[in-house]
Amino acid sequence: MGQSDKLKTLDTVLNGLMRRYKERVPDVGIILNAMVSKDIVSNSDNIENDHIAFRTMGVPNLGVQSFEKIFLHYGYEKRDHYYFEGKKLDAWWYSPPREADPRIFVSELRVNDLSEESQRIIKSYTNEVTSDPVDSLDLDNGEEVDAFLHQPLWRTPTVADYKSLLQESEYAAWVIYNRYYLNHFTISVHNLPDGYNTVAAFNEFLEQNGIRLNTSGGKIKISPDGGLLQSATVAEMINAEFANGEHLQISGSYVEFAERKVLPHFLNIPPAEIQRKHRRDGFEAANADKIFESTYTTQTGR
Ligand code: OOG
Ligand code: NI
Repeated sequence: MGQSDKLKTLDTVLNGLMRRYKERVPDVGIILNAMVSKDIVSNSDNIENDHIAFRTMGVPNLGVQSFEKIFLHYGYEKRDHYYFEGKKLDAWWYSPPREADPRIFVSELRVNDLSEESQRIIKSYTNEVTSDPVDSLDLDNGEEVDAFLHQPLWRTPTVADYKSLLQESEYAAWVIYNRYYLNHFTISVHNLPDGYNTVAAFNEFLEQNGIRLNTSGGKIKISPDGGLLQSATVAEMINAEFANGEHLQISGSYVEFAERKVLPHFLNIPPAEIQRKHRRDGFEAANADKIFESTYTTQTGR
């Protein structure tokens, strides 16, 4: 399969992710509709998606080494690694094959760093996966990949196991239920009209529309170099069905906002000629550490 067919397949996969994500996260529709009705964008298809994010379990046959094969196949390139000691996570980001495609941020739980009991619970589910499921996918079939990203990888968890994991790792509890559901998409704000093109201004617009923001470390997370500013909503609660028909309100997905400043050595370029490559790229561990908490009960329970 040639690169142009691969990019069409990538479009199918990305569209499938966004479609289901919009259904699960009502804030997405609220924000997109408010942007259109305020004439911030003429059409919600014109919104630039800075990046999307996924969470994984670091166990054999799963984790980043499995998940990344999907997007490497479509021409994404693996970039920097980040380590989150307190949260027991590793993460990497991937740069896209086309300028308009979202970057991808994939994190992985360091399962072997958890207590014996949490490891036992997680592995009782993930041990059902006895070979790398991505290896048996036809990555050139977009519908097949889309279905894979939304299908159960292991049996439906029990409420008791979910609650036990939540005590030690909110991330673990999130993944045991939500698996590869899109964790967030990210609206790029720097190319929006004046009055909306900074995270500070956009946050005000969001709050006027009743959107609740993550306050961990402050509403605006700023990289030490000042070039990457991010904010995020608090995750929406979903009425989740667990094993034995039990139900529980748990964290689903959220929305993020990013402002990437023009790099110092490109400040002489006329604004109309600024492209993605002229702006601060990549991610920032200290920002990410706080953004993860968008799904944590410390934020959703405020
Ligand atoms: C990812 C949190 C980090 C970013 O842009 O730094 C992040 C997550 O919640 O899984 O999205
Ligand atoms: Ni993000």
